[in-house]
Amino acid sequence: MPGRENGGENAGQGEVMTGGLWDTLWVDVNLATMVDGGAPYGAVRDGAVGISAGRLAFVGPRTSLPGVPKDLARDVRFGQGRWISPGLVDCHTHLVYGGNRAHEFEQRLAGASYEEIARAGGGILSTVTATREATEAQLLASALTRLDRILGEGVTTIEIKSGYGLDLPTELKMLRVARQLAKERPVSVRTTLLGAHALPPEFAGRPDDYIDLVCRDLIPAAAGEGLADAVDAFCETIGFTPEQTARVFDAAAAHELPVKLHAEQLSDQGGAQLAARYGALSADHLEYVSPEGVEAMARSGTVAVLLPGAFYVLKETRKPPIETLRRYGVPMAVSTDCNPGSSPVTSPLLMVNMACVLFGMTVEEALAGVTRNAARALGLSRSRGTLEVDKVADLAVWNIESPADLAYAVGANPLHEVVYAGKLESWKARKLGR
Ligand code: DI6
Ligand code: FE
Repeated sequence: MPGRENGGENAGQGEVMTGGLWDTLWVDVNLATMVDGGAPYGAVRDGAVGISAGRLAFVGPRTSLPGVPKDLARDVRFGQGRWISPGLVDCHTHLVYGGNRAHEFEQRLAGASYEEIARAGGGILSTVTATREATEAQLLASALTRLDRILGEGVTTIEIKSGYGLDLPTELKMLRVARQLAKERPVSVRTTLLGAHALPPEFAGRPDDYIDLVCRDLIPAAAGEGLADAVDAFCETIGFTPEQTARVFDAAAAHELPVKLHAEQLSDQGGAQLAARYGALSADHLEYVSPEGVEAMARSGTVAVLLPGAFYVLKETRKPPIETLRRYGVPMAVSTDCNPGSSPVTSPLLMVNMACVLFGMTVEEALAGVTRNAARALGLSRSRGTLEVDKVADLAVWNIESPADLAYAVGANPLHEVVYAGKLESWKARKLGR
């Protein structure tokens, strides 16, 4: 598949890069490398991390270092027993949008359902109106506020979807803002065109005509301008049918863009099987996925992206079938789904907690969900998601005693600092500033 990467293809640990001293060496740290198959969390106690030219040059026990620290790096940092994990990856967000839907939250508390609000013209469509009206500068400013909260919890890579424009100019505007965010902050952004998110009012009663627009105009334009790294759709009774979704996926394939899918969030549409058939990077939500859907995902290597924020906010009772996903060996990711309707969430750590408490994932699974498997859901396993030699040096440094602390303490933010592409970022200053 275009844009796909295979997981687990890295060189051995502990190699010294040629060309002299490393830029930085971290010692007096514990590592949650999140490498699969060894110790829980891929943990290395009393570890060391060497960084050279923005990449990881050494990851392993301090005792395996090929010399004394001061002879190995220009800058030696002592972590005082802190833990280092891969920078977190938030692999499913709708971060860029206009307006505010707090009133819908009140309506739902008073008994209205998400579907009822959507069918009455609220929901996604109310955000579409506000997003069409917003300038690029306004969208950027509001997205930056949310982005800073997410980055303040150790995220170094984020996926951002369009889908609140539903016309050519606004979808491209959203994607441009998403790209701009990567220039404003130390974060890697992967953009996803979600043109088939909802039916815009001007196409009421003509969903197939709108899908024509998505396939003939939106996807070619976004691909042509290099604004989209993937294509997504909402396959649902209040979204698009599997047939319409398949047309979107065909158009994506014609432009060599990998696909993802909002699948079986509110009902079983066979979306997981469809996504698998197209070799999708991920199928997301999955509360109503069938065993056949899970099996298809296992065969295609499609990641299950689980979104406990939407489950919680919509007071869903049907959980994604974690045990079945586990049994079939489907990689599970966890994400905020940050959006103004079903998941106004900017805390990936809270999602880790909820993935454990509400969905029954283990802490190790939930942390793999915001690191290794989230990177895979974005086609980035070769460069991100674990601490392994040659990967990008995106690190989160935590004030914790064990990795389980990241899931356990509700509302705490034990982030100490972040290294982005080898460079130390001062998050404390930013946290004080908000
Ligand atoms: N499912 C979701 O959870 C978001 N989009 C989707 O297809 C919600 C979008 C919204 O309510 O604004
Ligand atoms: Fe979503």
